[in-house]
Amino acid sequence: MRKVITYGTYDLLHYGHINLLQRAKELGDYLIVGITSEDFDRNRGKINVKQSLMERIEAVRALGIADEIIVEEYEGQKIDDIRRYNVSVFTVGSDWIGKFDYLREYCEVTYLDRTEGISSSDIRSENRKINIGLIGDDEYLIKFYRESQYVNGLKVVSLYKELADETKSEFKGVEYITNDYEEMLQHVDAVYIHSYPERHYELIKGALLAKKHVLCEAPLVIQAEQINEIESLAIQNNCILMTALRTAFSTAYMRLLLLLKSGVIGNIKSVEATCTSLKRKEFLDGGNLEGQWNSICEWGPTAMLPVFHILGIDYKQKIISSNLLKDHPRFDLFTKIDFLYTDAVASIKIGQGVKSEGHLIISGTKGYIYVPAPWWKTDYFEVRFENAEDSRRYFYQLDGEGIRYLLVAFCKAVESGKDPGYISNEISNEIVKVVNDFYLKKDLYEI
Ligand code: C2G
Repeated sequence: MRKVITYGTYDLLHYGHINLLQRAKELGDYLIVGITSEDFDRNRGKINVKQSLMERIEAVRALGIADEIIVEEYEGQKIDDIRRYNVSVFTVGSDWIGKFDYLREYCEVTYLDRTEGISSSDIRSENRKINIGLIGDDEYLIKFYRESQYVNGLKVVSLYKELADETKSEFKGVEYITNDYEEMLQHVDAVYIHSYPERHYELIKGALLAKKHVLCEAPLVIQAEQINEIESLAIQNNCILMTALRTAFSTAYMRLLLLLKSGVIGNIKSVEATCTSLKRKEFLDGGNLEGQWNSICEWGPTAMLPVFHILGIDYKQKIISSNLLKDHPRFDLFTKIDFLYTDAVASIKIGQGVKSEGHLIISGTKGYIYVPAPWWKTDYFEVRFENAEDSRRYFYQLDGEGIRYLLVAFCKAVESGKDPGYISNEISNEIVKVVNDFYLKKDLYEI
């Protein structure tokens, strides 16, 4: 029996796929189709896949062309499969020509002409056209704009800021660069806000009243009484209001949370998170602070995320210890916040004017999880035990610091009308509350 094998994502099955499978079948007597797992696709950069693995398997099975369907889960699996199934021919579309010549050592390799004019990413883009406007005042928007190019069906059409000329060149293809927010809102379906936290409330409210979806950096607002108002506005206007903490969308971080829930390190007794980024010029020599994010806003939400994800928001007490600048009392060079829970503690250290080890350590009654710096955009963590030999290491590809995964999640939320819940309202609100208490100097001790 002459066995043929081919692999693919087969998302949103179309006639290009079917042509390939029919011609692959004709190369032998028995066709095996390897459908890629979600992890495998993410790791190889395919982040826009719309259908689940089971949906894609069922769609291919329903064609009745494949004699056997397997799942492709890891790099190099093709060689294992060719041997395991005693395959005579490997085939794939001509868009991969040359990429699998190394398999000639194990079987024949044939590239079949790709069917022109159809692709899953085109279908995804047609299905989902979200025009987004960017609002912000720093180079972060350039990174965000670059990352948006990886997301099918999302288009940055407008920018709201007085761009310096050299910055404008970074935003080629953005049609409306304006400093008129109302004008921007007329051209978009959604906005991404990375402006100063003090301005978030008015910008979010303006967008929601115009029925535009909102993706906004944390803290969403800095006054606790505003958060309920904007959340109600989002519901009344059927809009998505999502907190843009990209850490929550990175695979390593999500898997770490799942491992903890499985009890791998026992009962959790302590969470320690540190985030610092020393920008000496603006702070220590009395530089211009206008437009500079203070530590509690720049790093507080990120550092609080694992604390609230892991221990919840029902802490009994918090102590905020802050080094505030003499002539800028709303500006903290460094802040440490200790949270006391019924049966655990948590501590975050954040600083724009202090440098420290940016790790995340979660301590439990059986072991601990160590995430090296910069933990907030990590692709790696370790589960460690008393006996070092039992320790385990985990790696999950993270492209673009996780921004593209955040954008894919936002687009899916807009499309489905449902926030995926990576960051619950409770956590978003608690972050705002702590930031609000910082400004009110509630539970705060100056150091
Ligand atoms: N294909 C085609 N014509 C198209 C689109 C896709 O012939 N218009 C072929 C691809 O070349 C591939 C198969 O259909 O052989 C599945 O395509 P995708 O689902 O896009 O998956 P892809 O990642 O390209 O699969 O490791 C091999 C890869 O997984 C190949």
